[in-house]
Amino acid sequence: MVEYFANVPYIKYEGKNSKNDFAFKYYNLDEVIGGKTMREHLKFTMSYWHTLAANGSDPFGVGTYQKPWDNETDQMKVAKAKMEAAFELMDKLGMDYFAFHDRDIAPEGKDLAETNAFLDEIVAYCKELMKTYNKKLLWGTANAFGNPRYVHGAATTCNAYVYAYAAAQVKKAMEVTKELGGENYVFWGGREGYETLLNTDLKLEQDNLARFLQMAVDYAHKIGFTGQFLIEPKPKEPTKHQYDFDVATVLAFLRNYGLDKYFKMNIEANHATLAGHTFQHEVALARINGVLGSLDINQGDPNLGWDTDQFPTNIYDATLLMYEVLKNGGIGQGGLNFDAKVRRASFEVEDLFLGYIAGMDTLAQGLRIAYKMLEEGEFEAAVAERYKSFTEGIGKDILEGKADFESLEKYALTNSLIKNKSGRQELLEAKLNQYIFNE
Ligand code: XLS
Ligand code: CA
Ligand code: CA
Repeated sequence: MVEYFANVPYIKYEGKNSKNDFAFKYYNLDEVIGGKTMREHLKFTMSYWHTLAANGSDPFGVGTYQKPWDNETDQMKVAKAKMEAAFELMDKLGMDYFAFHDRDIAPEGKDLAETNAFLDEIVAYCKELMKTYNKKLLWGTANAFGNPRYVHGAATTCNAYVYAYAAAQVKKAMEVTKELGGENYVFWGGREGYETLLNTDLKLEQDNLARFLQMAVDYAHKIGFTGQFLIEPKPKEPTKHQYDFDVATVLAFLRNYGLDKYFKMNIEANHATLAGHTFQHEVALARINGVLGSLDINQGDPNLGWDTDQFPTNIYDATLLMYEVLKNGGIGQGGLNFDAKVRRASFEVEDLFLGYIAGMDTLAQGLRIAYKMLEEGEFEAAVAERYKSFTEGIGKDILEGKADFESLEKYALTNSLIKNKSGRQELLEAKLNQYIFNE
């Protein structure tokens, strides 16, 4: 097999004083934290689309990335070379998982039958390489947004023929995900949204999306696919109004159509910030509702209003994310997928590794800090103290369902001396800094 990253060594942990760019400073995969290794906690995943398929193009210019696996005209040869490069990269980074869209791994043919045949051939090769390298598929998904046929959407298109095509594509993507032992299947509504209500039947589109998801659930049962189904919220881009805006919107949608028992969420950092939330907010909301499924870890740029998908290097956000994950008891069947790409000007193949190392180190250190925070319990104690009034007297009655408007009025009329206490936000933020600085 060709070595695509010949200049890059196997990346090892060298500790925080290392000056070696091609070494981990914080991610020590076998280090045990709270009874689990870092490797088990973090389930790092390579995103096939950003790492192998993307080329660095933007609306103003063509691709810039060096892609030594992409120098053939035969697209199937390219697909195989790309897959070999993918496994070499995962292996050198010590990453156990990958995730893909159907069209990332195999090209489209002249019709659906040929496209499916291409996919089958590549999936067979993928299975072989998974065995050789001992790698696992975190999730599969269908790219039902890139091809011009999806210009009006896939499961929310105005065109019933396109709807049928999208169903056939998702059916096949589920089959190949099952074939490769995928632990999850993701639905990201790429073009499921709209631009103007002047041409949109909002109710029909949402009903059709629910019907589509129900058909997917039924088919999974039929073929015995036991992976977790995940919906990935995003508020905008490519459409102005994406139906799966954020965790709260998706939850309401699922409950409305009786689909909530079948789906959890795949939450992405950059999508959270585009929706005007923090990543921590979205993850916490999913956690308390029992729908935290998996994570797409990256970061946006606060000065740019679009989905920049950068490698996560912000330790503050990483710490607060891992704090939620630990409070959830881990990420379960999900994982931490780097839905991240290097900048257009970081076009050398080595940059791919440097991006992953930066992200893996940041999350690893975030995990360490968050674990310490939970172990010492200062923040949990502060929260408990803040809500103490609900542990006794009238507060306890409220929580136990023993109060009603009349009893509360009676209480308020006789206890009008209300005293509030400071929320101590600045103190808590300073304490958080202390954890970060000291680790
Ligand atoms: C795009 C999404 C996409 C999903 C998978 O913004 O992040 O990559 O994760 O379709
Ligand atoms: Ca994503
Ligand atoms: Ca994104």
